[in-house]
Amino acid sequence: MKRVLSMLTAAVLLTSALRAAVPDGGSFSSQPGQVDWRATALRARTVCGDIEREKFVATQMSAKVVARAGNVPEYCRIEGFLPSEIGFEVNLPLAWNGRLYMHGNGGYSGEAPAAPYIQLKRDNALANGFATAWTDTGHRASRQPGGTFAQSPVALTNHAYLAVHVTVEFAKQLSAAFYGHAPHFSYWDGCSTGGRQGVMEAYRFPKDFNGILAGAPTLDWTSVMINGLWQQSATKGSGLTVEKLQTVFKAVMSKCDAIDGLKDGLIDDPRQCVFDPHRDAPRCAAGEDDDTCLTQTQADALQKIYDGPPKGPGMPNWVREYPGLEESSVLGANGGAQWILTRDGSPNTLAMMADSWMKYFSFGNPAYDASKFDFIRDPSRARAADEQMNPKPYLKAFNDTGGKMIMWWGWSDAALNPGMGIDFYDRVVANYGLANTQRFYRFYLIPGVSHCAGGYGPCDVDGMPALIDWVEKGVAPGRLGARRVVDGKTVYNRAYCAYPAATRYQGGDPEVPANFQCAQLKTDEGVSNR
Ligand SMILES: [Ca+2]
Repeated sequence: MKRVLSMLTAAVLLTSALRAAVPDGGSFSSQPGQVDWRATALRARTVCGDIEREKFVATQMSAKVVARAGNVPEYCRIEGFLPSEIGFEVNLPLAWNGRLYMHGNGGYSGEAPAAPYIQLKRDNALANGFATAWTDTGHRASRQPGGTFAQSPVALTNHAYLAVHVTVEFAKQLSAAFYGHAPHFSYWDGCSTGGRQGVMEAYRFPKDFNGILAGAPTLDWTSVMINGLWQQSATKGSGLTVEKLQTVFKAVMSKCDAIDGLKDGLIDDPRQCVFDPHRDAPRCAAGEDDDTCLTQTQADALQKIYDGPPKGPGMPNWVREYPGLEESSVLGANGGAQWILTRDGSPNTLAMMADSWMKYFSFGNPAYDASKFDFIRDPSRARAADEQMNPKPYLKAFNDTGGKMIMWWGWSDAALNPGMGIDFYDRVVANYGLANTQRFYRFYLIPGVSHCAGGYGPCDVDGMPALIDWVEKGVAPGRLGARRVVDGKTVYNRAYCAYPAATRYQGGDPEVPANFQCAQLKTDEGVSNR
């Protein structure tokens, strides 16, 4: 009985970890772009229920009209399953702006379509006139929690890349049947797992989307999972608490806020912040151990988090954390996810997910004990799923079809280190050169933003408007707008230069865009035909 209970507890915890790892619905931002996508000039030519009789390739399908509610217009909701076991939802507004919007998953995916953050994304897009599509990626977490589904090769392939592809193809067919023509433009919007899905589409199925918005993509799950285990092991028994991390955050800010030239509570590039927990955080006096200081042991633990696991075989150099994310581990952002530390000392969110990853993705052994993970020997052995799960930096075909991709990342993301994005982008640039890459793929790093959403910085990011302008007007994004909005009021505005350029403050009013400039860095142009 005790074992059953502990398994149930583990299942519940994993499910909450999944929920914790998903983004909110901020991608449309509060600022419109140049394209007015709210113009819904197109009308349905078919009765919603009639779609149900055209079975297409779906193994199960229902189609029902959903009445207008608030700012969400009347639409036809089509849901069912595609071979095999790929749950989908396609929503077609009766008055349509001619565009398809597909949104991504979180964590191990397998969400129910009724999950609030999925509805939020869907409703937001419908309110803007888009048809929407979504897939559970081929399994349901309610029946197969965490990574258990990866025991099935079919389910693993569906989740890794296939489900999104077959769902978007099907959504285009449904649009053609319902409106009399396929979407003029198709867009992807996802963060975390959803970001990975977007980059994967650009790599594997370059014709699926005209525009891809990829927030904080999990480009290398195995490394992220190892880092979760590392942080758990580094902090265990150290007495480091979330309150102490808040103290550390204040010390980081007082040391590094001004290094970008503007004391505004943001560190524009935390890589420039040299912070030594032993020297720069308040040290507890002998025999003292309260929230306002670190003991030697706690400073050691924190240093291990900044350093990341040992960089032996199979461990990329980017796996570490940058100062300035301490606040994001304790804010309760991301649906209460507890990155780095938990209040009760139980495994943190990533470590909990890593337990499942190691069992079902890495070692194919449900009895595997992740607490025994060897940080020197095991990283290169844990990569059984990398080939399927990790997108590769070959995006020539996506560029050739005219596709555009914006990737963005919060510098205070305590779940997924933005270094993972820098590493990937650098590899793409090594293949195609910076100028060629920036013609179709740009990367933005936003300070003070936590994992996909939330944080203490400008979390309202102009992802979709910038992407749509780029795809439909050919207006490449320069600096990407982002703002701090509290209770519906804008506190301040920022705009960030595309990586690898730095956004440099020139003095004067930070609300005036001209008071910032992009400092371009020279990068060798590479050549690749892949
Ligand atoms: Ca600053």
